[in-house]
Amino acid sequence: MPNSFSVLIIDDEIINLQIISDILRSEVDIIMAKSGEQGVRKALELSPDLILLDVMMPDMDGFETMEKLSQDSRTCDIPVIFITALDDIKNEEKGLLLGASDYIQKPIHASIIKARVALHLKLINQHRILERLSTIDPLTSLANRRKYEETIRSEWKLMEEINETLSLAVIDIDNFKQYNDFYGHAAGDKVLQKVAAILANNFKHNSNLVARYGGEEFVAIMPRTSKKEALQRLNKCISEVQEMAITCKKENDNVVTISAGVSSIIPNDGFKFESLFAAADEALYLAKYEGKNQVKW
Ligand code: GH3
Ligand code: MG
Ligand code: MG
Ligand code: MG
Repeated sequence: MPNSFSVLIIDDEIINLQIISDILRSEVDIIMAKSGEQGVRKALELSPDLILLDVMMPDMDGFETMEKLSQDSRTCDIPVIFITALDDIKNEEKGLLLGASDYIQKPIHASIIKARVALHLKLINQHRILERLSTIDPLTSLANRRKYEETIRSEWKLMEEINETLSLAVIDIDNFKQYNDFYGHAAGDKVLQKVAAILANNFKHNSNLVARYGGEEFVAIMPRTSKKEALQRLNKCISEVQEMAITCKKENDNVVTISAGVSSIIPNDGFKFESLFAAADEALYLAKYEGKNQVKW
């Protein structure tokens, strides 16, 4: 079984909680809840990797608990396995239709629980590997363009709903072709990694996302951020890149620098999120035109 997974067991009978946790304890971290309400609360607080859910419980039963979990974006992706004494097909069907990953019947057999949980944790692990491969840029470890596209859409929608400013920066390394031509592609790759590390450090807070858009171009999504704040952030990145003092040409003491363009908007029906990118890209063009190593808006 993959290590360091946590499993939330929800069952109204203490004895069942004990039996199941004894079976799994050596393989995973166990969280226990003795009612549907408590289970939902712990799922929200502790984000377990997998949930084992009893069906027959007083107050909120397993099916209602499952519905609650699937209604919240923070818990809807956690796989749920029903473990229940109900053995008719209708109930099994109902559980699976509600989105359960599996349905195990009581009485509890240690080897069956172990094997099924191991199988699901393996699937979760593979899913995470695939997700990582499809959203991370391998050279810089930043988010990739796919992840950017996904995030800008969802943040645009969210900021429109809550009427908040969304800022976007497009960032580009200055004279990078020259650097590559002079020092070679491998050295160029190292510069990309160093610039990426500075950006990652400056956009690690809140719901910011910095991504490698392609080549030597990056984007930073800054929800709930005014243009003024965004410009301050970009100015800090620009200074930090310059302060790394990576020599750019042998003949004089030029160093690697970056330029950026920023645009900000409270999203609304009249605009598309693509227009935010276009405006930031235009501002970047202006920054280049006016001598590079600066941010424009
Ligand atoms: P400007 O200041 O106007 O941005 O000029 P520039 O030379 O940076 O821009 P240009 O678009 O002409 O060249 C971008 C260069 O970035 C070309 C390419 O060699 C380099 N580049 C793009 N992707 C990579 C990469 O993954 N690794 C390396 N080493 N270089 C890359
Ligand atoms: Mg029960
Ligand atoms: Mg460039
Ligand atoms: Mg470029």
